[in-house]
Order: sequence, then structure tokens, then C-alpha cells
Amino acid sequence: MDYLHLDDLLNEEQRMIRDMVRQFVDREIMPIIGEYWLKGEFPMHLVPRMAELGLFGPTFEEEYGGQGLDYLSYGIIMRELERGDSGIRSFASVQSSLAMYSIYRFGSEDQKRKYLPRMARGELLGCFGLTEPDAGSDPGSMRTVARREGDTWVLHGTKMWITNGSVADVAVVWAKDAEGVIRGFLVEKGTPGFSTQDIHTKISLRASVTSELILDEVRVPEAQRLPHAEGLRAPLTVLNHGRYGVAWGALGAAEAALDEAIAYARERIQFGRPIASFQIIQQRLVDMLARLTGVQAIGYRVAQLMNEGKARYTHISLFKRQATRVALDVARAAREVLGANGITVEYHALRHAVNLESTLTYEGTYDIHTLILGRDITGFEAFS
Ligand code: TGC
Ligand code: FAD
Repeated sequence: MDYLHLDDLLNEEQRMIRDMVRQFVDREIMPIIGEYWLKGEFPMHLVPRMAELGLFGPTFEEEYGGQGLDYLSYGIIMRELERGDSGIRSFASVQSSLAMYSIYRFGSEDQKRKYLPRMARGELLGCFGLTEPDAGSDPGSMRTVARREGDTWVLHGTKMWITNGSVADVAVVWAKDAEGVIRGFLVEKGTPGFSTQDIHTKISLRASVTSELILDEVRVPEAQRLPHAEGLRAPLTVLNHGRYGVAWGALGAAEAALDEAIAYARERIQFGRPIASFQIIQQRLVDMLARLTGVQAIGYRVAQLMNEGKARYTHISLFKRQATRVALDVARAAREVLGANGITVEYHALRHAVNLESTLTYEGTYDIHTLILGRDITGFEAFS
């Protein structure tokens, strides 16, 4: 549902990208997603096709495997993917915004050339390890350490809740050096001491791989350190790109849920009339429409600010906070309109709603973005 015709603001290229990704989702994701979600598996066979469509790292220059796309195009890609499932969007945005962007922004020229083109082609998968069992909202309290021994760094610690952790060929791992300064490292699969363990008990984001990363005295050469990353500011800078994609994705899930609820309400007959003709159902649908439209407008404006290089991280926090909260509420309300049918995977609203529980939490919880915005407009910090 695009009530204000915001997509009329897309140029021809952006419209083509939207239609291409929408077609991919309709043809290749919608027929299988319910089954994969129930099995708790990510459909890995889609990766080469996603790479072929240019969905990994599309904003980077061609020399790094990208297409030099602008941020509105990137947002639209994330929106269309999450129309299918949050897990599919997560896969693409972790690869692009978190893993590739860490290397693009903070890596050496050698690292960029070694990893980015192959990651864009889907030949190498990446993940982003910031969170730990005891350091989620407060990543500055991380315990993973990086000890320097000559030209080698020895990494020790555990990362938790890492999307694509066990399928990644290269993990971006954030760790504290002896002075307590946070630094980024590229740890390749198979490095001695590095192992992963998947989390199989998820009720949300089931069609996505989520893992623990275990680093037991893992030795990596200095050449695998991201040379331009220093301090917590570095992973947080990367997260701005991730959060922007998460917010656009949430819009896609909410749009799909609202469209499904309207279509169902028009067809479903109770008391001799379509349920869409009852005032309570109309009010529910209109509340969903109104809240969703507000966040869609925020998305277009933040995309403009991103393209002009004027987006502050607080703008992205506002978008991420509102989009994930509104999308979760919309998808939940859509499920209610669908009655009992709504609790099955033949319909999509509840799958979206439970997935959106994760998007509300990861890349900064709703509360953390509230506090980021509260600090910005009052000047007072309320994190502790
Ligand atoms: P604080 O003192 O506020 O900040 C430390 C330094 O960083 C700067 N900064 C930022 N810079 C760029 N972008 C941002 N968003 C920034 N936020 C802060 C800040 O100016 C400062 O710079 P400097 O030069 O003065 O040192 O740090 P704090 O320790 O008080 O923490 C602040 C807080 C709570 C906002 C931050 O830690 C936070 O954002 N916490 C949330 C953690 C989070 O988002 N984790 C996400 C993990 S990755 C993930 O979830 C992937 S899900 C993937 C998927 O499947 O899609
Ligand atoms: P906590 O920080 O323990 O928070 C628990 C509750 O307390 C929340 O409601 C929170 O809002 C609230 N809270 C915390 N601090 C405050 C405060 N100061 N004031 C008020 N309330 C507060 N991380 C990665 O690094 N890489 C990944 O790829 C990744 N993928 C993920 C995939 C999934 C499916 C999920 C669910 C998480 C993923 N994460 C990843 C981790 C995610 O970023 C964290 O879950 C998130 O940052 C919150 O941390 P936490 O779960 O430890 O919650």
C-alpha cells in the first residue's frame, strides 16, 4: 500500500530496480518461504540469483563489485526483499551494509580488492560480530579481546546472535585491544580456534541463520585488521547503514501485511456481508494505513538526506525506531483481521509480525533509539 503515491518520486532506474526485486520475490520467494520458515532454514539456493540481480553491495563503485546505486534504490531493494521475509532482507543487508560496508569504509585497499568483488558475486559470505552474551545494547562493555604479539593479533571471546555466522566465509569481529580501544578484524572460516554454533530455538526470523561465534585464541595477521577502524565509533558508523536498511525492510513487511488484510477483509463473508464492511474492521485498517504512511514519508525524506550526505545518525534512529514499531503493530493487527487463517503460514501477516520482533530488537532496540533521540533533543544522556 502506497497511499500517497510516494513511489511516483522514483526515477526510471529506481522503478526498474523495484520491479525487478518485486518479481524475484513474487516468483522465487513467496512460493517457498512458508516452508523454509517452518523448517527454520535460510533458502541458500537463492544466493547466486540474489548476487546475479546485484543485491549485494549495490551502493559501492563498480571496481568493488557494486553498481554505484543511490540510497533510495538501496532502501527500495530492502523494502521489496522484506515484502518476502525479514530473514531474506537480513541476509542481504548483513552482507551489504554490515560486512561489506565495514570493509569498504574501514578496510585497506588490499582488503577491499580481496573481499568486496567476491562478496558482491555471492562467492564469499560475510557476517558482523559485535554483540556478546553480556554486551547487547551496550557494546562498549564487550569482553572479546585482541592481544598483539608482533605482527599477529590473538583474539579471544564469544559473539552472540550473529546473523549468517556459520555460513560466513569471513567474519568482521570487533574486539578490544590492551588499551581498551575497539578494533575490527577479518576472521576467515577455518582459522584455527574459530568455531560457530547455530541457535535453533528461535520463534522469530526462522528463515535466517543466527549463530554464536567462538574465538579461542584465534591468531590473525595484522593484515587482517581493519586499519581505519578505531573505537566504538567505527562499528556504530557501520550500523547506521544497517539500521537504514532494516527500517526500509520493515516498511515492506508492513505493506505486505496491510495489503493482505485488505484483500482478505473484502472477500471474507460473515453475517452475510464482507467483513470489510464492518466499521471496526475499517477503523483497524485505516489506523494501519495512517501509521504506515507516516513512516513511509520518513523513509523517503531520510533517503534524500542520505543521498545528500546530510543524514545524521539520529535521523536514522528515528526512522529505524518508527518503522520497526509501526510495522510490528501493523502486521499484528493484520493477523487479527485474518482470524484463524492468520495463524498459518499460508497467509503472511503473523510470519511477518513474529519476524518483526527481531527487527524491533536488533541494530539497536526500540528503547535504545528512544534514548539516542532523547539525548539529541534534550542534551541529557539517559543510558545509565
Ligand atoms: P557513545 O559515547 O554514545 O558513542 C561512542 C562514540 O561513537 C559515536 N557514535 C556514533 N557514530 C556514528 N554513528 C552512530 N550511530 C553513533 N553513535 C555514537 C559517538 O559520537 C562517540 O564518538 P567519539 O568520537 O566521541 O568517541 O557510546 P555509548 O557507549 O554511550 O553507547 C551509545 C549507544 C547505546 C547509542 C550505542 O552503543 C548503541 O547504539 N547501542 C546499540 C547496539 C547495537 O545497535 N547493536 C547492533 C549489533 S549488530 C546487529 O544487530 C545486526 S542485526 C543484522 C540483521 O540480521 O539485519
Ligand atoms: P539487552 O541489551 O540486554 O536489552 C534487554 C532489554 O533492556 C531491551 O528491551 C532493551 O531495550 C532494554 N535496555 C537495555 N539498555 C537499556 C537502557 N539503558 N535503558 C532502557 N532500556 C534498556 N548482533 C550482532 O552483532 N550481529 C548480528 O548479525 C546480529 N544479528 C541478530 C539477529 C537476531 C535475530 C537477533 C534477535 C539479534 C541479533 N544481534 C546481532 C544482536 C542484537 O543487536 C541485540 O540483540 C541487540 O543489540 C539488543 O541486545 P540484547 O539482546 O543483549 O538486549
